[in-house]
Amino acid sequence: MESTKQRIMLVGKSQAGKTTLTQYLTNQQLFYHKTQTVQVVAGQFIDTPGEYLERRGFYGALSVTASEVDAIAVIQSAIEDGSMFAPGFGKMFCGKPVVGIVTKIDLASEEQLKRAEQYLADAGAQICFRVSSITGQGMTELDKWLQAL
Ligand SMILES: Nc1nc2c(ncn2[C@@H]2O[C@H](COP(=O)(O)OP(=O)(O)O)[C@@H](O)[C@H]2O)c(=O)[nH]1
Ligand SMILES: [Mg+2]
Repeated sequence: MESTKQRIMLVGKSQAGKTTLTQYLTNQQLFYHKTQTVQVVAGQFIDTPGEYLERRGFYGALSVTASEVDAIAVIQSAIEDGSMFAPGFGKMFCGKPVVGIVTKIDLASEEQLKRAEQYLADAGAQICFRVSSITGQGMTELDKWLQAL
């Protein structure tokens, strides 16, 4: 059966916190497993391996996967120095909404949070949320936005 939920693809570097975030948002127990392939979580979240962003050869796969979703979430860890997102990265998704999500805010300084947000804005995020999958900070706001999509 088709899900009526809007589908969101998560893109970000390995270790950015994508899988943990999908576990949090779908009320699953958090546990670590490496994402080897595209995974549909609860019919709503499309979790992608970090390699899809890290290796240009996978941009075709990202683009194809994106054609099946309603929005793209670009995920940046607040404690990561630098970013894998090229400026304008979001343009490859043909005008679909791009939401920025800064993860691991429980570990970051305000300066790091601002820098992470700037990376995501440069990548083409139209709106940005700050979250922690450990403390749950910021999740209400993000969830609200996702529900309204
Ligand atoms: N402190 C903290 N750790 C996190 C958070 N989100 C994820 N992690 C940890 O970061 C590591 C990578 O997370 P994972 O979700 O597998 O990243 P992925 O490769 O993007 O799917 C794991 O050890 C998680 O427990 C967070 O919000 N805060
Ligand atoms: Mg993963």
